[in-house]
Amino acid sequence: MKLYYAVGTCSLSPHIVASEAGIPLELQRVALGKDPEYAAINPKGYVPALRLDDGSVLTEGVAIVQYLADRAPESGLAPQAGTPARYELQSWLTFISSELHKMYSPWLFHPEYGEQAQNVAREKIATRLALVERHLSKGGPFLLGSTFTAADAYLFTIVGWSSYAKVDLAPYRHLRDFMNRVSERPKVREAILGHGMKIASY
Ligand SMILES: N[C@@H](CCC(=O)N[C@@H](CS)C(=O)NCC(=O)O)C(=O)O
Repeated sequence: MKLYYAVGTCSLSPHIVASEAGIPLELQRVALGKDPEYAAINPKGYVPALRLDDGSVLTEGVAIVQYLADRAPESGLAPQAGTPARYELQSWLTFISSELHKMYSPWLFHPEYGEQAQNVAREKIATRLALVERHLSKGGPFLLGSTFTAADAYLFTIVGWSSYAKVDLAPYRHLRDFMNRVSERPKVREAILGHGMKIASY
C-alpha cells in the first residue's frame, strides 16, 4: 500500500495507524497544489490518499485509518465493526474531523483570513478542547479507554498543530499528558520521523 502524504499535515494520522498496526507503507510525498500527477490520482487534491493493493485509491483520513486498522484487528486500533465501541470510535473520528481539524485548518493556517476570523476559530477550538480535557480527566488514558485507537492517532495529529496555530494548550493538563504519552510510543515516533517531522513535547 502507498500513502500519499505531505510533511506537517493530517497524513501523519494514517501513518501512525499503519505503524502501530505493523503495516508497511510505501510513502509518496506530494507537493500540495503543485503536482498535476497527484491531481490525477486524487482529484480532491489534498492528502492523505491511500493506494490499495488492488490499485484503487481510498481518500478521506477517517476512512483510511479505519481501513488500515481493520487490516490488523488484533491491534485494537479499531473495535470490531457493528459493536458499540466501533460507533464510539466513529463518533470521535467525526468530532476530530469536523470540530477540530477543520477549525485549525484552513482558518489558523491562512493569515489572510484576518485576526478576527482566526480568534473566532480559536474560541471554538477552546470549547472543543475543553470537552476533550473533561473526557480524558475521567481516566482515559486514551479516548476509548485503555486501548490506543485510530481516534487517538488523529487527535494527536491535529492537536500537534497547536503551537504553530497559536492555540494555547496550557489550560488542558490531561490533554497535554495525553499528547506526551502518545508521542512516547515507539511506533508513533517512527511515524513522526518517517513523515519528516520532529518529536515535540507538550
Ligand atoms: N477531508 C479531508 C481533508 C484533508 C485535508 O485537509 N488535507 C490538507 C492537509 S491536513 C491538505 O492536503 N490541504 C491542501 C488542500 O486542501 O489543497 C480528510 O479528512 O482527509
